[in-house]
Amino acid sequence: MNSASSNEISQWVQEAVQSTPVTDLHTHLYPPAFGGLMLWGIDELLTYHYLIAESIRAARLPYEQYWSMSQSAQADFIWRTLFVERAPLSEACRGVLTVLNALGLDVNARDLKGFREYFAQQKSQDYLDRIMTLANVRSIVMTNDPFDPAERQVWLKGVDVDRRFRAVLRIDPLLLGWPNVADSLSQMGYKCSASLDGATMAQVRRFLNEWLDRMKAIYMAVSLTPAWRYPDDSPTTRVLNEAILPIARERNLPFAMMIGVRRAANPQLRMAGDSLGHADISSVERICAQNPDNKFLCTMLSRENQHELVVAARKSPNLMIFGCWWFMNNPSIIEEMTRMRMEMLGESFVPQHSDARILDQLLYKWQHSRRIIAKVMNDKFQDLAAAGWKVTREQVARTAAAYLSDNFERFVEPTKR
Ligand code: HDL
Ligand code: ZN
Repeated sequence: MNSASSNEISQWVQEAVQSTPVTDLHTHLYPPAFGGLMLWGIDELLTYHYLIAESIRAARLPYEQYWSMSQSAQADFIWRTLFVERAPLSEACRGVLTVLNALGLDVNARDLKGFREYFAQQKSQDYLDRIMTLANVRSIVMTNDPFDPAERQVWLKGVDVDRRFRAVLRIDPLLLGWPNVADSLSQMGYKCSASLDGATMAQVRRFLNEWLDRMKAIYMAVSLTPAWRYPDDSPTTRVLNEAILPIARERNLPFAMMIGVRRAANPQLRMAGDSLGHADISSVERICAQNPDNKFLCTMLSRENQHELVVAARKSPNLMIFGCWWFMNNPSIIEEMTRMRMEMLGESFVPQHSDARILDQLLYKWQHSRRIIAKVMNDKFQDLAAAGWKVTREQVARTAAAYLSDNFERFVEPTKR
């Protein structure tokens, strides 16, 4: 069998990465059955919290002046500030253009009114089908928060979830919110006291089991601050050790840790006001080592944590690292992270998730990332060929499928004991 030429390899990689359907393992998306929780269209795209921060900064607009505007006026302000008065060079701005372009709209028309007319003609269900097809996303994993009254109401009423969407039980308040979360739990019917005594911990376990069942959740998730340490004598460690990790083991569900966010660093920016910090990688290693029968997903928010996290994954077979999260989701950093991960983990990681909040964002987040994943994969397969290893089209396709869906799907399916 002749060895493939460099061009052939490059073609196989491009073809495989572009044609492989994605399982998007962390998003904030919802199907139409969730009503107003499903966000899509140009005004949502423009008022994405990344662009709120960028436009208020560029225009030095007083916060209250922004927040007092209607969403349509906010979108007009953001469009004018970032796309008309300035070159839309940032990744979040580029993303809006990629979406409009992929939908066949003329971005050079600079015609916000025309864009709005286009989106006004779309029907949510058909539009969802179209976006998932165009983005080649086969499965969307949600972030589902029972502490959010609007979302809790949808679940309690009963909702028929589109089978392409799967739920995740997101439990930040349960880990970070003691003692105040005791009141929220009690109001939901789980009688809890601030003391986290035995009776309370039993109610916490009942809450987890009932919501995991109601949502048919495929993993549990939390975002943790840079200050998170494991183990320590905080309520966080107690809830982890006495409720979350035992239930995750019993159900064979992964526990996802998204580490490094500092919430409300600038509260006047509201959802756009979160920042980041360098977190403690030894806590990640310890929680994986001390709970060998648990499966952990992990992504970190600080660039300085990325190399450490790859090494931690080499030490912890029960740790699957994933994605280029939030402030990491920029081409320069995605490439750096993907290279170090491939060089130290081979195939055993999940390069990307979209974190999309607005449905249309799937188009840009995956188009931009596929391009980078393909670039790095091609370099690595060219290196293999240079070492005399015969690269085949089937192997390239298998590797692309591992990165874009299979690694995650295999990690969440019940491990054969
Ligand atoms: O906590 C999270 O899941 C983060 O992704 C936040 O939702 C953040 O606001 C975000 O949207 N990042 O992309
Ligand atoms: Zn998120």
